Amino acid sequence: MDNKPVFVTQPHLPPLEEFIPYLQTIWDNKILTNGGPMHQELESALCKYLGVEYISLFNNGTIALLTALQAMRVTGEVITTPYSFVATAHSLLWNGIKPVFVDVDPDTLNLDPRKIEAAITPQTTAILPVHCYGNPCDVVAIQRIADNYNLRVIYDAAHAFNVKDGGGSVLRHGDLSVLSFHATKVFNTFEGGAIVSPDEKTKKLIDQLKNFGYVDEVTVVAPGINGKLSEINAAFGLLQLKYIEGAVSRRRAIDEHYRAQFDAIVGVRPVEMIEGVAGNYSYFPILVEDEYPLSRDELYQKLKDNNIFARRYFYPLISDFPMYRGMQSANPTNLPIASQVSQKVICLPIYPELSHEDQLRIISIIAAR
Ligand code: T4K
Repeated sequence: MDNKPVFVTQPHLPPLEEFIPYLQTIWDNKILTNGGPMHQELESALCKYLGVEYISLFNNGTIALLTALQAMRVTGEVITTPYSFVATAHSLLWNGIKPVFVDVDPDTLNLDPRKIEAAITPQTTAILPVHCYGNPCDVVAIQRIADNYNLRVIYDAAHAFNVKDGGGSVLRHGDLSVLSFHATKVFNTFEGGAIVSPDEKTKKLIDQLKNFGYVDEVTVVAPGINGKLSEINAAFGLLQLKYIEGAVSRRRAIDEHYRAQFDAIVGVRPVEMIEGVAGNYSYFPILVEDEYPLSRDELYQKLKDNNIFARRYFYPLISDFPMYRGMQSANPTNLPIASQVSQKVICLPIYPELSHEDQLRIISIIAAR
């Protein structure tokens, strides 16, 4: 049997020769960065594709998160999830903000709105939820709480590229939504990210903040940062956008095949996606339950021994990392669901070029128990 390494994800790369004309244009223009023509074009193309009005491109999702918090003048304490990539909470610490961890919902693995209110203090200024694996948060309940307590809501939408709920793009919710276009994401610009704003004024402010706070050649209005996406990254995004529909439908087929097969395997439970949501199939998380004969880590190792490099997203919990674990809200007794799920989860390989043979191999290793 073929035993070449299979990774949790792999970027979708359009044919190299199709990238050459974009490079030629950059060479001809001699504009390499600072909001050049490719950058402008990608912003317009993404607004159209995602069905949002205002988007600001960034050099990565983490700088976009840092900037979103600055733009909303978030301070003090922010309620967030421990069940995410560490960048979510790091963006708070880098802004001198205290993360307050709240447990997740056992079905969606997103911040549980029923537990948010108990964590609000006079210092709380915002909520930073994550649409984990592209499953939308309970945006209605979160907004209700935010309105009652006058809090900002910034969604970490790093996994939610083009996810749509009944009303349209999930990125329209909250005060801002932050995307990641990292190489491992459904849509990538090698490194990259974006902030979706609700209005022109907010987009303008964000565009100033990502360019050191400059508004014109001689005027700086805020202590901004360098968050700009280069022309080469933007060009790659434009090319990738041409292939995105095909890439997502291939992911969907892989997702459906996994789900159909896992129905018959006792002790392995795929995380359900919310009904009525058009997802992006960015991850394929399974939970290894007690009925499965191997522990999660034994299965993870068995896959690894067979050259299948699955990942335990998200283990450890953010709240277990040294810079967070001393915080009161990081205590595992405060986070029972996140703590349990983090011990059970494995994200299986899913990406457009994953071959059917490799997928069958992964399933048979898991089914063999
Ligand atoms: N918020 C959330 C909820 C996030 O998930 C993330 C990022 C962020 C914020 C921050 O956004 P960015 O600042 O990154 O834009 C990866 C990614 O580095 C990270 O972007 C992502 N989340 C996180 C969930 O996963 P690692 O450390 O697991 O990546 P790595 O290098 O181990 O890659 C995983 C697999 O992907 C490799 O085994 C092989 C494959 N791969 C990877 C790269 C980089 C490729 O085939 N080609 C590649 O170029 O963090």
